[in-house]
Amino acid sequence: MICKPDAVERGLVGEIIGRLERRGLRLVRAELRQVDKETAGSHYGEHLGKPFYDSLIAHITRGPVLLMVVEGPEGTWQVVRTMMGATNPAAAAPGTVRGDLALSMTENLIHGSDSAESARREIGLFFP
Ligand code: D4T
Repeated sequence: MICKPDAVERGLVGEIIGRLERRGLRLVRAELRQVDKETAGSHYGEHLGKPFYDSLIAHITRGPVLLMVVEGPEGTWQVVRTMMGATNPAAAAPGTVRGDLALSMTENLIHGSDSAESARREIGLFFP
């Protein structure tokens, strides 16, 4: 998981980690770090060429993010995705991080891996 720069800037990191912990998930690794453009490009490679790509990279690299490895039972990535809410916060359900705390598609506070395979790849990318 990544708490994006807007989450760090708005002081919402504690709130987001608290929700994960109260749910029963465990933080096993965390680091506050400014992501460089190259790493951001690898992370968001699937979106290269899309109209929102440049703003996505600009956002994720504009300030420190909190990179996190979250552990739980099999399928934890799915639990985290459900807790995050829809990509577009305007459509995210109340009770989700984005549905409660965000309004903008770019500034949608968090990233979560969308499969076990993505989680492995992203952990390898950010914690080589
Ligand atoms: P991330 O990857 O940030 O966890 O978001 P999601 O997994 O929920 O959504 P995504 O990969 O489809 O999109 C990645 C990222 O791009 C931004 N975005 C997306 C945007 O600014 N405009 C758009 O039209 C879309 C589809 C928001 C999240």
